[in-house]
Amino acid sequence: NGHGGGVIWFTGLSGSGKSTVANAVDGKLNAMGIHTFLLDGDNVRHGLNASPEILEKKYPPHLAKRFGLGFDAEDRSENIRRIGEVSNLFCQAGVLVLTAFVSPYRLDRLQVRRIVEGSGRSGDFIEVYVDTPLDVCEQRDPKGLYKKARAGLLKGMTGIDDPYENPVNPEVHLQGGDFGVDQLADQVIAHLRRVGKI
Ligand code: GGZ
Repeated sequence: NGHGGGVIWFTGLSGSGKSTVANAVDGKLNAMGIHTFLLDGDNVRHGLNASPEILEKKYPPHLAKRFGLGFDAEDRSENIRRIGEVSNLFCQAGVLVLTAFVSPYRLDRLQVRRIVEGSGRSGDFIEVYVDTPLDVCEQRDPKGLYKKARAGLLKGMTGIDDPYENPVNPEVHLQGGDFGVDQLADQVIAHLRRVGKI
């Protein structure tokens, strides 16, 4: 169906280009008159999934600690679960959702797929693996996080001392180090056309 909702789930390392490509796809879809919504760290990790430090400004410490999310394995899992549930609601409302989170654990991504594809909605979850080599991500290092991790100043950085479980059968596999943003976005658009999403 060309009118229904869907979840286009970008996954990949920090610096892989997920957010940039998702934004480019978002722009192209909007130019075609398609209603979309983009979720990424910039709007989610400051609001719905804010850190305990952010929440301490508004809540007593015990609640800030309980509701806030960081980057350990449990918090990343809960981050993805909440984003998955929200994405599913938008999808049910007929919106094409684009998400850009590291989402390093296979099980967490599978659980989102199960939620979204529930009862006769297979095809509504589209996993896009932004496969950019670690050394390329590390050279980009837009926030200096890899440098910090290499220096031992940041613990649990994905790709350095925290795992990234690569997708086994993603709907779209992008070679993030080999193409420009516009070309990568066009590869996603081509897939959406192929499966009749747009
Ligand atoms: C990975 C981290 C970490 C650690 C902070 N590991 O390049 P960015 O900066 O803008 O994207 C990364 C973002 C990851 O948040 P997600 O919500 O996408 O992660 S997850 O899906 O795993 O829950 C990076 C920054 O936050 N960041 N610490 N330790 N990325």
